[in-house]
Amino acid sequence: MAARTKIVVMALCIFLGWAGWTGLEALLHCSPKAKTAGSAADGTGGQDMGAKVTKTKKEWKAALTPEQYDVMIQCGTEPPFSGKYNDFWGKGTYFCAACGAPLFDSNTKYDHGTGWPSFTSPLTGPAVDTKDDISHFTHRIEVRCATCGAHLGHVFDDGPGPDGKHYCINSAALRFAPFDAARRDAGAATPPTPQAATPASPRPAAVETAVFAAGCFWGVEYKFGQVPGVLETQVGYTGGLTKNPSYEDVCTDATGHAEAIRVTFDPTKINYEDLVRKFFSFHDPTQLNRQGPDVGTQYRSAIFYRDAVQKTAAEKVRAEMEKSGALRKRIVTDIVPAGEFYKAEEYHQQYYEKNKIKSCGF
Ligand code: MHO
Repeated sequence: MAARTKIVVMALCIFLGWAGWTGLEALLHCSPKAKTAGSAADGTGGQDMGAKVTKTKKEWKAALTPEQYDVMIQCGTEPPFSGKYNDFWGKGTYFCAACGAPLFDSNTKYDHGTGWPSFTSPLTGPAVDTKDDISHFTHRIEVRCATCGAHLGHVFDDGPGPDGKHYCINSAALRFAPFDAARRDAGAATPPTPQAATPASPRPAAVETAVFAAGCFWGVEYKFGQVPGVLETQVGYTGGLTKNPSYEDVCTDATGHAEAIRVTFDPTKINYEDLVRKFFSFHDPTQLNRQGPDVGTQYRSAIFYRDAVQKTAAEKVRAEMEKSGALRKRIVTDIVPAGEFYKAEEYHQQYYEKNKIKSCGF
């Protein structure tokens, strides 16, 4: 065989080996992807894992958002810290976003710190089924909705409860309803019973989060921490492209990230609009890509909204400020969708409380 032919044959073997493994992996990982009879989403309308709701892939595609379809039918995973329920502590029931079956009770939800909603147990029923998943060269246990077979996430043995279970679930696979509405929706006389509820959290019934950038995050975090109704603050980096940036990376002004503050607040004590007003009062929103002595895009003024309601409120307050004439120059604050928030190094968190050094404009 000529040397060139040998190279072509070898390349072909490598490609076929890779393609074969990838196909096998997909088949083993996510059966909705496979055209096997009986799968909930395989296009045949068959049942999957004892599922009671069945739809074809086409029907699921029409019924779900692209993100839900990717996670629930294609067995995808949303990026960590990006889902709407990761940092959400409302009291109620989490339902399957595909078929509406009740899955988890908020009393079993806890913060595992990995960036996805975590629960110690599902509702009785059982509400979920589990299945071996050997994709990505590791063995994990996949969690699916017992009613429709949609992919929800995975279960691990590193949870805080008595049986050590940690149900790590994609927000995109869930729909939350507060307890009263949940009972009404389900038409049930009694609420679903959690298998092993953890003690109720001392937090208020529902908390919200907001993300702002207004220059050096030490001072801005301190100021937000003083606002009545603010429950928790964290500093971090957001708005750029670099994954897991360090402070030093962000200081180069090349990551696109801004120094930012994530505020968790009780909306019954302070609403988002008033929090935005506080944000404007904490810095000079007319300074472009700087705040006082700190210069660079990492010190820009920005509001990172989580949803359309926050966007509208932020735009309304910015317009009010412009109109009031209180500021001599044009406001340069960006109002942009929230992306991934990378928590900053521990020594930056609550910097003032730790160091009692007044700097960065406070
Ligand atoms: N002016 C401060 C900025 C620190 S901040 C966390 C300094 O240069 O140390 O970016």
